[in-house]
Amino acid sequence: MKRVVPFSVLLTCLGVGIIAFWGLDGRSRLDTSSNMRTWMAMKDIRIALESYRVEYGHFPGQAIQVHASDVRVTTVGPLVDCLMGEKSEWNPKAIRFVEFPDARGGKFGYLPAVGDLPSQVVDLWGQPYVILLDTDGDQRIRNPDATNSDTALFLMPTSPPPAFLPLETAVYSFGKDQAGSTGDDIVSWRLSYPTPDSAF
Ligand SMILES: [Ca+2]
Ligand SMILES: [Ca+2]
Repeated sequence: MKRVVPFSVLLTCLGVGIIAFWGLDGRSRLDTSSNMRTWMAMKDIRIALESYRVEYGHFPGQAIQVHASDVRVTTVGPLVDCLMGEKSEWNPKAIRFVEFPDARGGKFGYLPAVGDLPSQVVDLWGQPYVILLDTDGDQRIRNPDATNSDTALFLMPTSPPPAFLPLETAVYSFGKDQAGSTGDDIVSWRLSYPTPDSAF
């Protein structure tokens, strides 16, 4: 029989979460807030990519046939325009798969093309997100954590990080240091250790 979690228990959990959040010192709270905003944006990107594939049968820009390897792209140029509904050969139905707020001061949101600079969707630190796509069709992606410079990642219960993620899309932000493969990267998949179903 399916077990239903009482509403009061859910409220208690929510309350504990809020108390835990506000119990953090100012800097930690700021970091947590930044991480949450970044996670939500990355979740929107993943949902948009998956919705696109449901609609068109492949990822944006991907040929119908299976690729020889997976693809790493960033939220720059045609990919962004396509997901935001611009009509093109990538999105002939002009479907809007995602919306982003306009970036403020060059951060966190959509930056329209200017001159030779293409349009972008950028994170809280002004960098585009990185997207990994399972374009070779084996339902897995090479795990960037396996080459991350942060040795703490190798101390997790699932250490060492698995070489592959059992996912078809993954997104990450370079984080506050604006450099990839470092400890402050904000990634879409660590919650999936060790159960892939818990990933968003
Ligand atoms: Ca793959
Ligand atoms: Ca980083």
